[in-house]
Amino acid sequence: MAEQREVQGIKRYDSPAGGWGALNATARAVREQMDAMVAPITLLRTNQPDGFDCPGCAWPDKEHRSTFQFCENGAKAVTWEATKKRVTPEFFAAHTVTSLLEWNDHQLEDEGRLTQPMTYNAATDKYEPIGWDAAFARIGHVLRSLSHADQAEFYTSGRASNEAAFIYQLFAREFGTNNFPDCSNMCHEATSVGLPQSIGIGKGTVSLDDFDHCELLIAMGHNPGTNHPRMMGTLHELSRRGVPIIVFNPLRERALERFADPQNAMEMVTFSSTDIASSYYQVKVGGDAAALKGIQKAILALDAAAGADGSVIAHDFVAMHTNGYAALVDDLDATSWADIEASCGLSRDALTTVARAYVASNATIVTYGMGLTQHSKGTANVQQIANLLLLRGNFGKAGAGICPLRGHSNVQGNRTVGITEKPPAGMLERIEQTFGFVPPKGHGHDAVRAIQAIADGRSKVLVCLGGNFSVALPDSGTCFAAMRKLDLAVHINTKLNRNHLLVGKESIILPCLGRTELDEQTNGLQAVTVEDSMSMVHASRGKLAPASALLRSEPAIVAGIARATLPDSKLPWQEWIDDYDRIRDSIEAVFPEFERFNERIRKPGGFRLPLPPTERIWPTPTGRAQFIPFAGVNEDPLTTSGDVLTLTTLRSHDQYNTTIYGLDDRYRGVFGRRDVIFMNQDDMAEHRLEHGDVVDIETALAQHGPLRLLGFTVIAYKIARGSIGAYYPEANVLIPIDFFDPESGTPSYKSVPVRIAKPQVAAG
Ligand SMILES: Nc1nc2c(c(=O)[nH]1)N[C@H]1C(S)=C(S)[C@@H](COP(=O)(O)OP(=O)(O)OC[C@H]3O[C@@H](n4cnc5c(=O)[nH]c(N)nc54)[C@H](O)[C@@H]3O)O[C@H]1N2
Ligand SMILES: Nc1nc2c(c(=O)[nH]1)N[C@H]1C(S)=C(S)[C@@H](COP(=O)(O)OP(=O)(O)OC[C@H]3O[C@@H](n4cnc5c(=O)[nH]c(N)nc54)[C@H](O)[C@@H]3O)O[C@H]1N2
Ligand SMILES: [Mo]
Repeated sequence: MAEQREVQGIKRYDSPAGGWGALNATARAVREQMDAMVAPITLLRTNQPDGFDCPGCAWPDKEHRSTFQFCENGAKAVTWEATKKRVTPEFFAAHTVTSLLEWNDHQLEDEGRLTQPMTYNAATDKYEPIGWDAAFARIGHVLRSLSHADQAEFYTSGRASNEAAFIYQLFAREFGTNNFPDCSNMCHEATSVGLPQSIGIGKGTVSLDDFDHCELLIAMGHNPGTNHPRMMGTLHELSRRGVPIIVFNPLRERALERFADPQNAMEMVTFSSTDIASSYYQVKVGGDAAALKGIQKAILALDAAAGADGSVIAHDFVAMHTNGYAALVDDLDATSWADIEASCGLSRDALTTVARAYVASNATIVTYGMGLTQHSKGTANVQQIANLLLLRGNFGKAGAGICPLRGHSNVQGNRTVGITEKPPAGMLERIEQTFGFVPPKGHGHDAVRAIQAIADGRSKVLVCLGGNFSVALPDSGTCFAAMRKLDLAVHINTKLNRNHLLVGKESIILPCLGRTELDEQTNGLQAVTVEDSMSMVHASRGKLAPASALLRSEPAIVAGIARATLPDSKLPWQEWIDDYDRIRDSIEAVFPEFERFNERIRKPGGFRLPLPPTERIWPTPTGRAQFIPFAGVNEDPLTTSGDVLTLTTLRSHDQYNTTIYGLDDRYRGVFGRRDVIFMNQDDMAEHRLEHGDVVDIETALAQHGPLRLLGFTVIAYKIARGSIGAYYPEANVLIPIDFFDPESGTPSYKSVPVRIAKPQVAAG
């Protein structure tokens, strides 16, 4: 590599992930956000049997008993919520909304916790205090004056507890709509839609114990060192057990290469580390379907070579448990190696090596994240993983299965308890039987369709149970403008964010308790429940004094809105809020898998929801698992030609979705800035760009008006050819609102065709 010029804030990072750097960063998060006396006790209570669930990620803990104090990004999530900083009415009195729009996302949230309900006054362009009852009354009035319930949208971000989410969906359904856009629509919807067709359920099938028995792990499109930090302990263990870990990721992610476990005294004192990936394949962005097809094609060849008594493909399992094998084989035969290689950027030899490792393993787990789901064919991508696993019967045996890495800590639970715009008939029937009202049956809006309905005036009210809706969505230009058309926006949040500032006619902020805080109601202190990535449901109890005496819990806020909106409601709103055990009894009445909910939740560690494929029971229409071929090799057919590059959007190490904790991305060597484009050196040479050049990026989709990102700095990075990376949410301006997977509605955040223009010279 030629000598590179110095670029501000860009340094090589040669150390392993984790280690002392992680401990230092943990200490800094505590120092900057929390009271030094409170912090250690708070962190020690995270994920303890009688403590609160870590809001950082959805990776499970053994018996829910983690040695969490060393999880850097978990500590950031907890300290960010448990911060001593406050956003007060005086703050709002001192700043107009227009002036706050000049602040960046980091500055807005770093002001601290919201402390009391606020309502926007257009005359002063400021948020002003409002009482809880007045706020509820106003929201109820506007909702009731809509001409149809479908003119309202009820967004959920996956932090809400099962209890809050359950009564929220009941309220919206009693009100009369299935408009439930949620963060899952931008995240693992491809899993929720794709896996039921393949194996009959839309969730992962492995448990933490399976990692103790697996013989091979294939990790695709996720960055655990940053986003699933507690998974690093598992990967570390696997590697030390000698289990091969095969990674598919366009970027070299340090935590997938080398990790020093802060809980391993020897590694800490000797400054050593453990290699994580045994093989690292830098697949092209959008090349996973082709790679997965290549591996399957190589398996067919190995099976043919092994002859009649070979044990390459699990033919007995295939015959007994699956449909569609012949069609899969036909499709793989018809797909050429040349097309596969061109599409994924990996050679036939490389993919055959993976196939050999796969057939040598008696128990394989495939883990995957947003690198697979956020594509125009995200659903089909996920199904290719299921195909691969089915070929060797890697379901329903110890050490094997599929493992989607969920995002928000309770996004999976929200869906389980009814947050879905496509409600299953059985659930609606049980709601009707239990509560005596007739819920609407038609499909409602998902996240993209909700903002489209708001943009063209069909929807007039948006209620957000958490999150930062318009900032998380693609096409910021379109979405920000849409927010301004709303008659009313209601934001139930813990922190100030940009979504609050994109005011339309009326906007109300309702501040809520976070996971870490004590939730006291009439019958005493309350616990809530959450479901992790592996379908374990467990209790979470906050321990800290609330950030403000005026905060209310999410369930209490939902109930307050419901009562003000539906004065004749037959649902027991007050009884539910007095004692969340009663909400859990109601959850159990609607969802039989929660039988003896209150009893089982009191057991440390909680319980696991049933997962039929783990017993080789397939709740598909045919009662068998289904092989689903992938037509062609291109996930994103518009993205390959001429000077067009494929942009993927990423999270930095100092970020939780739209929450920006700080401006560093330590493991990728970026410090104090986020305005960078990661690019392969050979692509840079071809585009006559140098490390540090400042460029504009433009979306290369002809049918869309110009979508541009201006003045970003190109930096040389180990990323696959033809692929470039930039941070989310800054790069969301480049993603057209209608560029999504038609099957699941998931925006193609990870595959945007773009061109680079070079407007300026070096930044130095
Ligand atoms: N600290 C922290 N924790 C989080 C979050 C956070 O923002 N911060 N977010 C939470 C949420 S909601 C979610 S959904 C998860 C997200 O967790 P991840 O799925 O890990 O999230 P991303 O950063 O979007 O990127 C995923 C990885 O996919 C790779 N990738 C990009 N494009 C492709 C592709 O085409 N193919 C393949 N194979 N790989 C690709 C990227 O290089 C990156 O390493 O994390 C959750 N946990
Ligand atoms: N380009 C691009 N865009 C993406 C993605 C991507 O990879 N690339 N990823 C997508 C994904 S996977 C997701 S999940 C979405 C995330 O979309 P969202 O879930 O909508 O966004 P967050 O940034 O997680 O929400 C942050 C806000 O949540 C609030 N909050 C935090 N804790 C609580 C709580 O306990 N209760 C309540 N009520 N509020 C709370 C705070 O006020 C904070 O400002 O973004 C999506 N957008
Ligand atoms: Mo997510």
